[in-house]
Amino acid sequence: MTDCIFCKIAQGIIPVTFVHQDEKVVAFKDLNPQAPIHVLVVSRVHIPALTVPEASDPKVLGAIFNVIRQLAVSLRLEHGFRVVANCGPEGGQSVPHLHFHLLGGRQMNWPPG
Ligand code: DGP
Repeated sequence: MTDCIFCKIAQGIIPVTFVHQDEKVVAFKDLNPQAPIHVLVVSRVHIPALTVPEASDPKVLGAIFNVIRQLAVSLRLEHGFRVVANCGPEGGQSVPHLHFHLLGGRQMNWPPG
């Protein structure tokens, strides 16, 4: 999608620090980190949110969660981490392209804000 920030990042048009790239998924450091490690794990295909039917594609979700699992190891998050998907306006989603936040490197609290 031409106007989507994350599509532009996945295509290399907007520069970011990638920590993973494959044919289905890219992962890069969040611009506004909320933890010592804060990575966004993003589908290459443009899916606006978890709420749309395309987001149930097991190939896409499986690829994303496999990358999350790999990153948890490579980023040495063996003591724990948090995976967050903000969804829709009340969920705090600001970029309408399917993505998961991988946060770690500090104690996480509950409830979240
Ligand atoms: P969310 O609010 O859940 O939709 O998360 C969107 C995240 O995307 C937010 O934490 C900030 C991040 N972000 C937005 N624009 C850019 C960008 O141009 N570069 C990077 N690295 N992150 C971005």
